[in-house]
Amino acid sequence: MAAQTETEIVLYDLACTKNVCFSPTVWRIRLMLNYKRIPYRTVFLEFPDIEPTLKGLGVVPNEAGQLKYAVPAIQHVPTNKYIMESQAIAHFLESTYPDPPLPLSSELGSKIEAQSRTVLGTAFRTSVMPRETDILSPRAQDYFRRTREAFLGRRLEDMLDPDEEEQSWKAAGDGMRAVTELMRTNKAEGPFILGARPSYTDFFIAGTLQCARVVNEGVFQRNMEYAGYKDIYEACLPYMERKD
Ligand SMILES: N[C@@H](CCC(=O)N[C@@H](CS)C(=O)NCC(=O)O)C(=O)O
Repeated sequence: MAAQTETEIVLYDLACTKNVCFSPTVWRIRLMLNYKRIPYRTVFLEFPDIEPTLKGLGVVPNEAGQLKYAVPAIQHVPTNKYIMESQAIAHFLESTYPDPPLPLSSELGSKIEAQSRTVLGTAFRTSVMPRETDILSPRAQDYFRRTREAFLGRRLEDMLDPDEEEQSWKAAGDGMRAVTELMRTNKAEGPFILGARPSYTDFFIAGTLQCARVVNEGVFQRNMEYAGYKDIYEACLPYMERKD
């Protein structure tokens, strides 16, 4: 646990009209900062401002990735070092602030993350993505619509078809039940995936659910019907109190 109260980390986060963190990827890092009680401050960036801001700060672009510049990004204030990409940030935080420790990977965790991505992928694309514009500023909405519609090849509104949405959640059912059982493997020792203490996979799950919750409570509640997701989300709540 960091003893200092001065800002150690500046967290570059994604802005929304609710003025709280909603990006699932940023949530993983914010959960780490909250769990480890690292003093930090947040800079919220609108979608169209991410690239120019990070470029202006001299952040090294991810030339191999789909996005050259993305949040989360952090500045480690004591060394004035900038890091982008959630995996790289997680490793940096774990090695720089090892107490309390957060296991970043495990065999069970990797399985759960992979299965969760697969089963929730379609349901989230039909339920969360088209509703994201509801919580974006007009400028960010234009950017989001332009980039996502180009990628998906259809209008966001057309994705919000109640029948299609229902169908995608129904199709996710079996997979959700299987992954929720895996999540409860160490139930006897505690509510987290590895038992009594959280690991990065718990933050991956909680961050995804919190994103759904900020975008649309109904979509979030669909996930809470599954005990594994519910247990992890509720166990992570103490580390989600600080949202900005
Ligand atoms: N590979 C990146 C992905 C992060 C990511 O997708 N960030 C989104 C927000 S959730 C973003 O910054 N998007 C910028 C854009 O769409 O231009 C990571 O793991 O950090």
